[in-house]
Amino acid sequence: MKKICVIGLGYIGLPTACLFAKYGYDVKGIEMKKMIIDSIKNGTFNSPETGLNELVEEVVKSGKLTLNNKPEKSDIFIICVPTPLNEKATLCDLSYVKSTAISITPLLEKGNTVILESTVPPGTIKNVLLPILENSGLKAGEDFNLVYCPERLLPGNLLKEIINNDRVIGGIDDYSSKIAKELYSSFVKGNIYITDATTAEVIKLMENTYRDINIALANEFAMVCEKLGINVWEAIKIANKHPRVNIHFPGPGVGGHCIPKDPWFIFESFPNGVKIIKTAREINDFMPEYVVETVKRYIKNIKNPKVALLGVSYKANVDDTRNSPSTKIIEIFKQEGYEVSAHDPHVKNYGFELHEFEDVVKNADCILLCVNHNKYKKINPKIISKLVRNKLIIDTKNFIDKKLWKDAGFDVKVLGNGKPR
Ligand code: SAJ
Repeated sequence: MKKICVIGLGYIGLPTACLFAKYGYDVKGIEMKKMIIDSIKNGTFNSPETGLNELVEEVVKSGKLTLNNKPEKSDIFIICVPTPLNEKATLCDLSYVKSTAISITPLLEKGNTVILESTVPPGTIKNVLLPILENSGLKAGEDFNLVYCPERLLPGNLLKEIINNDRVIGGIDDYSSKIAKELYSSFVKGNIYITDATTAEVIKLMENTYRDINIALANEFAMVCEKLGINVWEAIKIANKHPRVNIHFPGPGVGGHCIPKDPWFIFESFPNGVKIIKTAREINDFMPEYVVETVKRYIKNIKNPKVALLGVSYKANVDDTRNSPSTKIIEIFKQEGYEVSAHDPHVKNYGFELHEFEDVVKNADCILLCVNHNKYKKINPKIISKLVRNKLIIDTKNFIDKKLWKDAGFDVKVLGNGKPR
């Protein structure tokens, strides 16, 4: 059976490595972080993703997935390393992709296949990866295959999506694409679409940019509707009944490790030719500030107010806090000298201190709901009404049962709802 080296055992690399191992390949998982390797080896690896812990245990026990901290000779190399934004916050930092390519180059042999899954700016395969790998003396498309195959998985639903989602494969030539298609067909049940490498890179960016722009549109509608004295949620719901309309939903901003950064990868190639993409990013980045201003308006007459912030992950029911809008909201409140106390039922490690739910709402003057975790549905407003100092809740996700909270005496505000009560 062919040997695969999966480099980067993050939220994409690990399930990818496990599935190839499950479907018979000899997989070497490569990871720089010793902590990750140790936790997989000693069985303490713990992911909130359904089924992942069991799958990891299965393939490690069967010996099909083994681990190392640097790549070794293989038939196939799959690169799943991070591509963060650089310190200017609008340019892609390709250093991990480059260093991985440099580490693979001396190992490359005729007939090998190199696949990149990380999200990258257009042209990275042809202009960055290919020249580095050709330093091996081998020629891409003749001696080895080179492919872009973006991951397209929704955190929180990884294993289901990795198997069932359609995939895009962009080889630098037809043979590279054919080989990659055969490989992924071992576990992918969705359709596999073949295109060229640069088109595949752009498709990935288009998907997340589409989502970013639509969320920005929803956020702009929310701000407009508030001023018009109408309810954006009601308006979007009815507008979406149109067969060709799919407006997304407003919120406190756009977080995660993909959507807030990927649109910049298009922008960086055409800084003067890209308008809507940049504006959408700016609107979504502005939302935490808008939320803070909204809160401040409602508590302006309260002396030394306390804000109880619920939810610090970037979206519902996950423990991931990367680029979370809540982090920006907490930062702004703290900078301005407000007392803010935060809770999240899923998050353990966070840059700011988190507290028990009861301690957070105790003596609060405003409950600010930033994430629609299912667990927050179970909150009993009657109990909370006895703990808070001022009965006000601001719901940025249109999530709570308004009647329940109103019946418990709360003043209920929903982001984007400007209707007078
Ligand atoms: N959000 C809104 N309003 C909405 C939808 C989302 O404010 O209507 C916010 C969320 O609260 C969150 C952010 O946007 O803060 C992003 O969440 P998400 O669920 O839209 O996306 P991610 O970042 O978890 O995953 C996305 C997915 N891309 C698309 O749906 C096009 C996923 O399929 C990609 O694989 C992933 O990015 C990635 O890795 O690129």
